[in-house]
Amino acid sequence: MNAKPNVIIVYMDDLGYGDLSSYGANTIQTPNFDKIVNGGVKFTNGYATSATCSPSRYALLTGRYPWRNENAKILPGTAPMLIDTNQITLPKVLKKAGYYTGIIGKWHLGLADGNIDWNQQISPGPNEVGFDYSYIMAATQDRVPTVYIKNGTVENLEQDDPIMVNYDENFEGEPTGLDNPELVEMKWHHGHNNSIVNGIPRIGYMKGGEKAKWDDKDMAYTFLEEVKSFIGRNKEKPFFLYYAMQQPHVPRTPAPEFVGKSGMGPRGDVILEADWCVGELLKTLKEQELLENTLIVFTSDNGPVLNDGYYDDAVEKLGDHDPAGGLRGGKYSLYEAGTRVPFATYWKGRIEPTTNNAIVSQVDLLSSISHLVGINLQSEDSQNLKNVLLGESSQGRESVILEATGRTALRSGDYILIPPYKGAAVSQHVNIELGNSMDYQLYNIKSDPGQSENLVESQPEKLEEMIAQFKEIRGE
Ligand code: NG6
Ligand code: CA
Repeated sequence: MNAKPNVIIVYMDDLGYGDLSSYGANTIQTPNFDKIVNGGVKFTNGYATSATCSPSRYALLTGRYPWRNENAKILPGTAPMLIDTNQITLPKVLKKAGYYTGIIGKWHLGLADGNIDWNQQISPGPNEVGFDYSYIMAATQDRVPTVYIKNGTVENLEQDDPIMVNYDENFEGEPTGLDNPELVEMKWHHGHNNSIVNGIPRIGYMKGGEKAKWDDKDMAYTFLEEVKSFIGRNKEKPFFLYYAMQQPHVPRTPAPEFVGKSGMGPRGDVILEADWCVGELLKTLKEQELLENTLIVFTSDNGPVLNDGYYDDAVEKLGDHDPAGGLRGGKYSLYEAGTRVPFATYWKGRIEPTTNNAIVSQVDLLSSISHLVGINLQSEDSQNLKNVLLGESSQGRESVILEATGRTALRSGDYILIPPYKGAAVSQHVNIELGNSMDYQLYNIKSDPGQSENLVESQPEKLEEMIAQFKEIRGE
């Protein structure tokens, strides 16, 4: 066995704990995700650090809790880069260990210094924090600029049609979702009423770059082709690939082959599309004879949301499907469904199929993968759970801090402590319970996974213990 296996992180966007058949979904079948989940270690207590995207991605790549960085929140497409170029990152460590490193897919960690000229080489970006190769969308599929960026250069950009981007004001004469509903093919529900690209109104304003604009319907194919070609080019070396898929984040734009396939509307269709992509990934690795020399880590950046700003039938056609898999809350929430996500490791011939109840967080990947490739990295937040990831131990974390839109909670053992937070109990727009309450909340999520019984009154000692632990970890 090669001492340096390839490492692939397959990272989903807004995929919930209950969205896959291997995690209990019955309405849709996800056979390819299931190959990974059921063929490797299936974690039942695997966490994203955060209930939104940028902070989780920050932690995944830096091994640092995002609440230590006050700028780690959902970023606009024009945000400066969140990761300092001096910071330690997973791709940097792997590079040091002799790996060729690549990111294909969603970045959403900011670029350059906040004053980006999209028509020049854009730097710093992924290539300045450890990636040898990058093929990304800057932010999200619903945010401008709607272009692919390869190694810091916008793809297919024509010199006489420069791109301009602004998140505060529109460019004169440019249509918007707000003013030009007649041009819109996907109706916005909240937000998402700025520039219209491919009939879809977005967040932010953009002008120019016509030829460079992506086609939403073939985004999955575009990234997949990049992935196949990356693997083909680098099969002789150890490589690290961060495959950051866009599904099932809004706008959900399945390729024609997948339209209507789930019976659940576009949200279900793009999950099936992503499942197919994962099947193609596995097929590629098999064809290249790399399957037995590749560790795949599969997980999601935050929990599920149905209506995240467009009318796309996600609510209407849900049927019996429960994207949160019985957990409370969803994306943006401090309750479990915000951060507890599908999480699995797969390595053919090396990892035995098992279910593991250990607490693991994506922040631990930095340390764990470093140790796997022989680098004994020490880190404040990132724990070395290499043996847990390989299915050789079920001794995970004792505790983890969970974060949702700037608020934090503590999971320790079987208990969750949510401190008091002001603010709406439910976000009306997305119809998700956020976890806010003027009182402390304490749950035993082993006996009460749906967080229905607040134990504050019945277990005062546990409450005190949890408050003390929370303050200590948070440095308060
Ligand atoms: C929110 C957007 C939401 C989504 C989210 C980021 C509005 C009203 N809502 O601000 O649609 O884009 O940001 O999602 O604009 S994430 O998964 O990248 O964190
Ligand atoms: Ca997300």
